[in-house]
Amino acid sequence: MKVNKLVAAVSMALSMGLVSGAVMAKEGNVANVALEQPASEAIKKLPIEKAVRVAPPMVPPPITRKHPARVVVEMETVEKVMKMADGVDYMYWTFDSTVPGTFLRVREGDTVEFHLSNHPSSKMPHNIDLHAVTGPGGGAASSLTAPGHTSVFSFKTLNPGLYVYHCATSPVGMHIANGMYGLILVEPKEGLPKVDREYYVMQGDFYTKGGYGEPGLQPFDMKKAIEENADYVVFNGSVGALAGENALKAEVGENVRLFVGNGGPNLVSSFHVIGEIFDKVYVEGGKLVNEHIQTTLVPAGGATMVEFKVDVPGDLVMVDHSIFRAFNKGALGNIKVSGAENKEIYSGKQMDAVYLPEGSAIQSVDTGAAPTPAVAQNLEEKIKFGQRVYEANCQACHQAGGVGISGAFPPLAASDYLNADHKRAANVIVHGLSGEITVNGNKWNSVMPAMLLSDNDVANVVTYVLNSWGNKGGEISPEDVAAQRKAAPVQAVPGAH
Ligand code: HEC
Ligand SMILES: [Cu+2]
Repeated sequence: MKVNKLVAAVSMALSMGLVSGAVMAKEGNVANVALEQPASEAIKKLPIEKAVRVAPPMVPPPITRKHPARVVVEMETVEKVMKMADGVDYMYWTFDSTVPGTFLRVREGDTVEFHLSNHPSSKMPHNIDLHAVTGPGGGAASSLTAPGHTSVFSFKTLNPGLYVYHCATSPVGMHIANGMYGLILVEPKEGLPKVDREYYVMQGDFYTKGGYGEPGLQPFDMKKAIEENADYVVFNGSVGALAGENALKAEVGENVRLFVGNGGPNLVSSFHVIGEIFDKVYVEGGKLVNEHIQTTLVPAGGATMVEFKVDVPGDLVMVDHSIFRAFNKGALGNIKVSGAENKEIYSGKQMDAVYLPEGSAIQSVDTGAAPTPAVAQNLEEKIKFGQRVYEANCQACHQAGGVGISGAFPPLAASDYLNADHKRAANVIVHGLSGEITVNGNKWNSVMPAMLLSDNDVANVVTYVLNSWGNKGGEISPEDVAAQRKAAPVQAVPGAH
């Protein structure tokens, strides 16, 4: 391995300011960062190491040590507006301010001590589910973190392989759709074969109110996400993230390894590099190696490693070979190969041919009528439907049993604020709420975002909450909700409509 080349790439990334701010700001004595009381005596004996972190498409250098370590990872969830395409912005939810989140590289048998911090400016709680974890939820429950808090948990890397990590806070699909995913490589004890270049490429699908390319700050579209009707399918978070000036680079004769992940949330990737054949594919990121592969499937929530030697110069093009995604939704990236021609392997154009395209027939599809969602017929049904709405949309903040999180999310259980005015609760849900309120004698001054729910769903969830956890009972109708939707917000939410 040309290790110095990798090191040079990493230090280049450093000097370009590509390294995430979180990592830079917290540089310091590793021992100070690690928990003083780890989960066991055995872990206490391990040497402590801080995970090397660089922004995608770079990856940390291969692991050279021959013994297990306690690897301390400090990761930060940040919600921030970034570019989706020229003229199009999007409010991304991220791990370490990049999509995908920074690449984690550890060794089989290591203990990873994971510190997840949720930036104080976040509106949402977040957590992390690493597919490399053996344990409930992949760490999700242990890492649920309110804005302005840090959670710590540890896990042992029992299985080598390339794994996806992602946020698993409900609504899970929404957190993933907003960009909360990345890859963790657990190197086998003996290490991976040496190559000359390694890069990190991760596909994701995005759902926006406006269609592809419609300018402005585009909000997330839940309906399109549920229908799996993506506006954008991209590598590394945005259109062009790996194209043109941002193209990956290699020289003729080099061996290239791509760590390829798919965050989804919905679409399976038919990963292909136009102009190359994968010499090796580590099928689904595991131990099985297949050879001479043209296109490999990367499932949503899955990953693969591909290796190929670049023999001739030119532009290689990475695509999702579900090809409309490549040419019409953004799933295109380049690898620029420089070096000497080899006419024996590839001649270049030897004659001018005529290409006769097939006639393009526009198909029309009979969509039929959309089924109408079930409407609750009585109080009992309302409560039942409302519980589902609560679990999918409210529980992440207000918690199971409506107990809330001290300092972040007020309780809905036995809430005097809620019981005092049922219709105001509907107003809070449709318009959001900010500014100081008092619930059961405690003051809260935070922000609840407006929830994108139908009048029926809001009526059901308020009715469910009113009839749960020591609240005083009661019922509101979809008409009540519609009236609140037209009424002024209880308190203005900055930035809301
Ligand atoms: C992203 C986190 C979040 C989500 C999701 C959320 N809320 Fe809230 N909610 C808050 C915060 C924060 C406040 C307090 C706002 C303030 O301080 O002005 C609040 C306040 C409230 C209140 C008034 C205070 C109280 O304790 O009675 C009600 C009622 C409420 N939420 C209901 C809901 C319901 C029902 C849902 C789901 C449809 C929901 N919330 C989803 C964060 C959230
Ligand atoms: Cu999240």
